[in-house]
Amino acid sequence: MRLQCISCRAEYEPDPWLFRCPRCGGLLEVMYEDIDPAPTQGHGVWRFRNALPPVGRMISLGEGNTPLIKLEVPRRRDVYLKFEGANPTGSFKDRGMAVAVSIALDAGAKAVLAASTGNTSSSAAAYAARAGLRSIIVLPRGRVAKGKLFQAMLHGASIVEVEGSFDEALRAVIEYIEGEKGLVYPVNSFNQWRLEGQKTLAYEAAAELGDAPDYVIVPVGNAGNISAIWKGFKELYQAGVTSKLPVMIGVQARGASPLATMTERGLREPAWFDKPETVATAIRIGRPINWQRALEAVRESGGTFISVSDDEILEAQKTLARKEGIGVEPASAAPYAGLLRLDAKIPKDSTILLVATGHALKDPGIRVETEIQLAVTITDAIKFIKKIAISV
Ligand code: AN7
Repeated sequence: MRLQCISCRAEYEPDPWLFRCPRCGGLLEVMYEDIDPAPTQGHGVWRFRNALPPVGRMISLGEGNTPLIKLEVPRRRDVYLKFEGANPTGSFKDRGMAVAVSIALDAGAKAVLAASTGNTSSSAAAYAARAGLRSIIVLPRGRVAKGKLFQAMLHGASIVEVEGSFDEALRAVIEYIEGEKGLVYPVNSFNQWRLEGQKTLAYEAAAELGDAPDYVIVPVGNAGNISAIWKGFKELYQAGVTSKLPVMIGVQARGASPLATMTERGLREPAWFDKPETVATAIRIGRPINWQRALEAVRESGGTFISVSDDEILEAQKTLARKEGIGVEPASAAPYAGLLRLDAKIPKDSTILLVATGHALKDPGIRVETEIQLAVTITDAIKFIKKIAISV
């Protein structure tokens, strides 16, 4: 196993504390001499231990193995949704955290540290608790969905809030880590070990579908997950497990769309958003740290980045909930909104995989319109039921 710089391709010995190329500052990728992507006996993502970094103690809460659900609404199309909300803390972050926290133990750390729009904090706090580590979480004040904050608190995280966006919170983490190494281990997605865990989504989906899908549509915030999933599909293809590589589509929320804006305008660098704003708080990120990895994934695969409006996101969330029975948080509905937008450009016989990253319960603050009638007596209640029953 080696670490390779994603920019200058220099190679380094594996080191749990190395996250940037000492030569050029680029982020790093985990490279293996030889991997076996077949699942083994074992727990959670560690079923794929022959394609993951070896660790002393495999921390797990049984993450992964999430439902792959074929959607009913898109007729004449095979659209599958990987429901990552079914992970132990309700998001895909658990796949990565199982690996990152195991590495933190090997690295001799006493605590993990993460900036978060919410889900990373829930996951880091739970997995740290599992491993007997403390967790320190940096959050954009007042901008994290209730369910996520509750989880971080429940699992005993120490919380630091900053005035500003996620990007400022992440800056604090990065600057802290530059100064101090050894005690507190960073588990944000610049941590290449964490992304190894997240690639297992590709392994599972390919096994369930019998091959790689033609399209994979992923919500993009800090741009780690789309990169990890692409890495997984590349490894499967190189190992001869799948016959093709998917086209990767990254979906951003319009008000936080540095990569989609770059693509639309043909820029060479992301169009950074200093004040990212969207109802999809999970992906309210203006400076995605993994932008180079994600750009490479999209380019290599022949895909693209697109953006969708908050209205499209909320409409997609409602459709998934009310027509498919699948409850996801707003960020996780972005791929479905993206599919609707791209529909005409995707050949009808394609197999499409939507990555639904987080559970609806994460964000109970979303306004949904519904009819509630207050019955004062049982007789009243029966009257209301009868009235509704007539209309079904
Ligand atoms: C539900 O929790 O960045 O593009 O700090 O929670 O890999 O960042 C969350 C990200 C998509 C975007 N969907 O993934 C955090 C955080 C959900 C998310 C993303 C997030 P990346």
